[in-house]
Amino acid sequence: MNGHNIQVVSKLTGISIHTLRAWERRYSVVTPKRLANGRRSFSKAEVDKLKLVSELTKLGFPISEVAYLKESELKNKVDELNFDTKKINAGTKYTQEQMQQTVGHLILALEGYKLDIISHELSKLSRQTNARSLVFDVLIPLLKKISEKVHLGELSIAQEHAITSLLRFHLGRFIYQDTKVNLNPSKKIVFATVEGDLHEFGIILASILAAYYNISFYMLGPNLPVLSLVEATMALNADTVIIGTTDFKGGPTVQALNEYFSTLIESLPQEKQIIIGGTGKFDYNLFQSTARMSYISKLEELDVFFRKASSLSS
Ligand code: B12
Repeated sequence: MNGHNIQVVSKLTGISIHTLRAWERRYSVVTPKRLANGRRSFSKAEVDKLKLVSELTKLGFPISEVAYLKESELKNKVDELNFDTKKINAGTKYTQEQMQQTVGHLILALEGYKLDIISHELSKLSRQTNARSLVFDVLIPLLKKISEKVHLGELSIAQEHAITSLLRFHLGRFIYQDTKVNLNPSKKIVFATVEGDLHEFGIILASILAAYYNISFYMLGPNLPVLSLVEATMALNADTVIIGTTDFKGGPTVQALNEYFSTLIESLPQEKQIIIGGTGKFDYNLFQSTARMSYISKLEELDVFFRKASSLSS
């Protein structure tokens, strides 16, 4: 069969012609044949690969991370991420569109310092959406929007701190009161961020996901010295430690994180699993041979990990 030209491939995959050229040039995602007139001719296998790559980039994976994967690896990743949406959305009374609108309303309310409206809306959201939709459809987009606006100077430091406090309050209540208490005790997680890092939303959102999958957890909060983390893990008899990290100027250095994780590995018994999340920079090679330590940078990947570990996956 003849190959497809770039216009047809753009239509079939939903990827713009400009992006198709850039992906070929920079990442060799595909290397279509050239016809005598110099035009590209894409094979069916190349179109299939592009569809998978496009799907993964829409799910938040950077192109640099997926471009070099084989088609079978891409397919596995997509299959892992695309699961029963009915099950996933159960308990959510908002449509996707309504959740998007709500994020917009929350931002408008914040711009107008209408903190009581924000509080009311967050409280309603935490009752009327399931934990997973709350994380992926509301909180991540909301926090992203807030970050952008703070960066552009469209929200003040006071507004940023106000929404941070409201979110902490409502999410804390959501984690400790509203989620079911019959969590599965076969897996017990402790969440913390490393010493020196106050950015705790990553682990808060991660713990909401754990609750969604009925996994037991304890939230130890941000800025935890390593030996306190060891002590708490032992006292709570947790089997997994999940640590949030953030890369910021003046934050924990590569060396400080290396030391933190090395101490954790030395101090915790062999059977305890250690998962590091977020953007903190450390020397991953140092820990590569440590099978019980893994790096899961994104909440989407943690979601897959929890799903596999929980009863919902069966
Ligand atoms: C809220 C916030 C704060 C709050 C934190 C409140 C709290 N209780 O958490 C406060 C006001 C305390 C704060 C303080 C500071 N902050 Co601040 N903060 C932010 C802000 C606006 C949002 C961060 C956030 O919570 N995002 C929501 C989370 C869910 O998203 P995320 O961080 O992007 O994480 C994603 C992934 O990394 C991953 N992830 C994250 N954690 C985890 C954990 C696990 C287990 C997993 C699997 C995944 C995962 O999932 C997330 C979603 O995809 C960002 C802006 C930004 N652009 O990020 C700045 C930002 C991170 N802060 C910044 C700075 C500089 C600081 C301060 C140094 C400011 C200062 N001068 O005091 C201090 C440092 C304090 C400290 N020692 O930690 C900078 C860092 C820039 C840099 N690279 O140097 C940013 C980027 C703002 C900016 N553009 O300047 N901050």
